[in-house]
Amino acid sequence: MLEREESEFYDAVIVGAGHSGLYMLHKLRGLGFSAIVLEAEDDIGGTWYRNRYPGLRCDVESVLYSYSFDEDLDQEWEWSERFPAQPEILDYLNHVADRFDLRRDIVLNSEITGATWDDDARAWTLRAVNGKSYRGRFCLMATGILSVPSMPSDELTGAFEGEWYHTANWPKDPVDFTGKRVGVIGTGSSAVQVIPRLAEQASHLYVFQRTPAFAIPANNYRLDDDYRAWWRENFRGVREKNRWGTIVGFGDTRMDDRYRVAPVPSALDATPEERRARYQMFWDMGGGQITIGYPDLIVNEDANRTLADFTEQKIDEIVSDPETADALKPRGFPVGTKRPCLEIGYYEAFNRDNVTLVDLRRDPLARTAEHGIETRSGACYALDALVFATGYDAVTGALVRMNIQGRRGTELAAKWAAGPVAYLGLMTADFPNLFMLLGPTSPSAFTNCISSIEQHVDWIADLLVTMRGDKQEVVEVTSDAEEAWSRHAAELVGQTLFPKANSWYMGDNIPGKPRRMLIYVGGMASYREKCNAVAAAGYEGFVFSGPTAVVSS
Ligand code: NA7
Repeated sequence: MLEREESEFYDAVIVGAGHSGLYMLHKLRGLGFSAIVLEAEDDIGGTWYRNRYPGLRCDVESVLYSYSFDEDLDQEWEWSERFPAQPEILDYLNHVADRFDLRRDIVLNSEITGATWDDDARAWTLRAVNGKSYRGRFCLMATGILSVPSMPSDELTGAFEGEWYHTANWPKDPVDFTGKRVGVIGTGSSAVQVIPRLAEQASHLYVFQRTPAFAIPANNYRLDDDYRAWWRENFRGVREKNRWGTIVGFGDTRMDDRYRVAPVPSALDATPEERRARYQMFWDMGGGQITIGYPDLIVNEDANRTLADFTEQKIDEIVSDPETADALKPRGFPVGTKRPCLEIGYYEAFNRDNVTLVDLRRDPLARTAEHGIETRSGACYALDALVFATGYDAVTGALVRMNIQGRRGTELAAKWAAGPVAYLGLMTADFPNLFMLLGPTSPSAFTNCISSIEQHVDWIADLLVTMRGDKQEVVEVTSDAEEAWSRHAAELVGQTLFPKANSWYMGDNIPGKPRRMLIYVGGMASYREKCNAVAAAGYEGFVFSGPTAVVSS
């Protein structure tokens, strides 16, 4: 493990050695900046190291869920499946770390417990859990949007005498559930992935569902030589199109515009037959694209209903027991306003004799007892093991827990008590020289995160190079700029159906978390253009100062 002198001063201190932190380090190094990465875990990989539950895979296609900054890397790494499983993503990240010799500047086992800005020194000091501290001119938070699990309350675990796990905090050694009675709490993406795998092992699996998922077949497949040859020929164009020509920065890579672009602006303009054919095309293709199959699905409730109807029919076709099928139908929120889940054998799992769906909407959870779960009706489900697939404190979770203090001791957690504000999702006022990769109100989870990470890293790096050229040492954003950005982001959200669902996108899943859309809904291409326009206008909304500038209080 890397040991560093605490007296060393870096141009940049980066927190997190996942996709964001690794590329940030590589980029800054290449530009001649000194940088160090501090990582809480005992290895690199970030979210893809920490998360390792059975069945875990990414819902973005592997060839796109990978860096594009180096064409040789793009060409030499061969993905084995359309949607990459967690071990392969982690292998890829380790390959990247080795290939670019990144490990020599990564300090592991260094969870950050505090970060403080010093106006006089124009520097950040970061304190790690092991008592060490690190200083640098810039602080780059590469802490991930899904890195802090939403752990169950003591009420849910306290009395239980069996083993229990959280999907986002899975043991390193595989867990064997063979012959055990297992309960899964939650039916979001993690649950949808883990349930079919647990069903294969458990003697009986009880799925405790509060809100049914909207799950679409992944249609995962192995990538063969033909596919790879196609990728080698087309990767530049595909990547460019995904950067600039799509809302989300991903899609079926081989889908051409005849299918990608909706034939009519509204689902309601299509005949029922046309709609069904289009939904069926996306359903067969697999992947989350179905939710943008017509441009108005996410803004018009009637249009959205047509997709919900299609999904309900599909569930009826797959799930044999009508009562179970009915309970599994997503209701109470427009489809796509909670993250659509990609499934492999999810609905089929409920046709197994050893799987029971417990509908908590009809019979809410009462308590976890010593040997299982009791519902309000008095039903008792005896369990040997419990799996909580209860999600994350997303986007802001890691940032507000880190005790970050900006100018005049301003605490980030206090500043964001009513919800996060951040100009372009990159910086927040009173926190000079602190950048957030995939920060709140940037497109993050509504895009292919790797494309968004590259865009953030490249944009920030350009800014730092400009500052170096201009001999400026401090950059910060104005309150006016961040408020205007927040207003703009909120206005866009107001035009959508997202506020109609209780979701982690809106912060609803964490008790006490303010309700605010955490992600920019304006789309990847438009966000890119806005960031570039800001830079072209001399970094409008940002204020710079040099070594001798006096900062007003
Ligand atoms: P999610 O999508 O936040 O799902 C969490 C699930 O856990 C969801 O079904 C919740 O139901 C359920 N939940 C949470 N707390 C409880 C309690 N106390 N009782 C019953 N059910 C509960 O997290 P995931 O990990 O599945 O996915 C997160 C993202 O990771 C995903 O969107 C992808 O981007 C990758 P609720 O909906 O709140 O009623």
